[in-house]
Amino acid sequence: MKRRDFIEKSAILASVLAIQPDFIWAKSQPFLAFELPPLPYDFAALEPHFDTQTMQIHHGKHHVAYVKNLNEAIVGTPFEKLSLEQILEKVSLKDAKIRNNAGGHYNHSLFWKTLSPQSEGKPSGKLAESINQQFGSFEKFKETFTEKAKSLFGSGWTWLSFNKKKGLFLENTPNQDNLLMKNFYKISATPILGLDIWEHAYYLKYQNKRADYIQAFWNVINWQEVSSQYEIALKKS
Ligand code: MN3
Repeated sequence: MKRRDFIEKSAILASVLAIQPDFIWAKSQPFLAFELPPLPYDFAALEPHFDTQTMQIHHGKHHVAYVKNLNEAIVGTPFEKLSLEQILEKVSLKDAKIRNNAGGHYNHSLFWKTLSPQSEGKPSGKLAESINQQFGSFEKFKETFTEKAKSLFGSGWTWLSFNKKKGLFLENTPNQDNLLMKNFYKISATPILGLDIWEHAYYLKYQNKRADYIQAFWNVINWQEVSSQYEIALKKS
């Protein structure tokens, strides 16, 4: 399409949108599709803890596939009109493809944000206080989280999540689930920090040594971002 045509068509579209807001939810509008968020650092930035090739494949192949499959799966369904978080809250047993791919998109988007090459090493402020309150100390929290992650059988995620009743707590979920999926978990909660325990997240560098991968994770956590996620969760619930 020529630029002038594009501008004209955009103007027409804008006028249609102004009169008829529901139009924006029409099927196959590409600008409504979910998108892959760019990594907030280079693929090599988390070396030597998370290796470059794993980051490239994990973000550029696995996460991409979740986004693509999610966009395909929601076309023509009521999920098309919902935000990612709303999709997770509403998804049920009959929507397996949406469950797996919406989960995959949400979990990885959060994962990338909560990693950083300039990790502070430990939380601070209100999050640190709450962790101390709930787990005794940061060291104790780290130990409990590590054990939880090591105990996960198969592919899934280890989560630090928050809800008003339980406060901060740890939970494992299989596949691409998280505790926003109300129809699958008795205790629904907002994920604050998650560790991807799929082999695709560590196998190239760590092979069968999952414990070493879990150990490496502690060197690359963006605690400032985890604190922001905690603030969001506190306001929400
Ligand atoms: Mn993954």
